[in-house]
Amino acid sequence: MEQTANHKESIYGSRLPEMEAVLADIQRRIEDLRAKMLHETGMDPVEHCLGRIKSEESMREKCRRQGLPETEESALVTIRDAIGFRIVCAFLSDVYRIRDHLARESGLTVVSEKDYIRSAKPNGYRSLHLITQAPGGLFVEFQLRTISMDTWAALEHHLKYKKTVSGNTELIVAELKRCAEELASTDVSMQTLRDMILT
Ligand code: 0O2
Repeated sequence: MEQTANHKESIYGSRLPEMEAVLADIQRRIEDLRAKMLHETGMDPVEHCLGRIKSEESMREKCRRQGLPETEESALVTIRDAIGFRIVCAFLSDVYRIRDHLARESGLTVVSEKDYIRSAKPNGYRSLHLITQAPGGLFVEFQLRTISMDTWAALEHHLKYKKTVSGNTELIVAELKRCAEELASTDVSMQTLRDMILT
């Protein structure tokens, strides 16, 4: 008989309430940070922010994809994005300002950082990834990006799950990369405009 996911069988074991508390705590800290920055500069640096606990099915699928056993250890220690935030900013400089604030947050320790903005992935993906550890040991991933980067990632994600029947894979891959580069160049232009307006 097919098993249905229930609380007892969760890949997160008994740690789901603790994960929810960490998610809510960080959500609050991000809201406080936005309010503080808005007060100081007159501008909210965050366009939107999404926090989530990776669903049971997505986490099990990620374990399988990475050849890991579907265990609590894999989900919470080996894979470190069970708790994740995507913070989307208008401007490039805001991405790094938010990054610096997060790194200074008491209790959050940055354990790894991957800057796919300065060094984009070969397919054109851009984002700043921070893995942090919260008190209690749970890992929390932050993906920081601009609106343009977010648009590209959303469209690329969408296309990835569409079957290619046209045989144009190479062209599609090259076009996606070209679009990513055009958007990255727009981000730099928008940042320059903003700097000109603000000085
Ligand atoms: P989901 O469903 O979006 O959560 P690692 O390779 O693990 O050492 P990295 O590169 O930070 O370090 O991790 P990974 O697992 O490659 O990517 C982490 C997340 O970044 C992914 O989570 C995606 O959300 C996003 N991401 C990474 N690469 C791409 C990409 O090429 N396109 C898009 N659209 N998103 C990407 P999940 O769990 O794969 O997916």
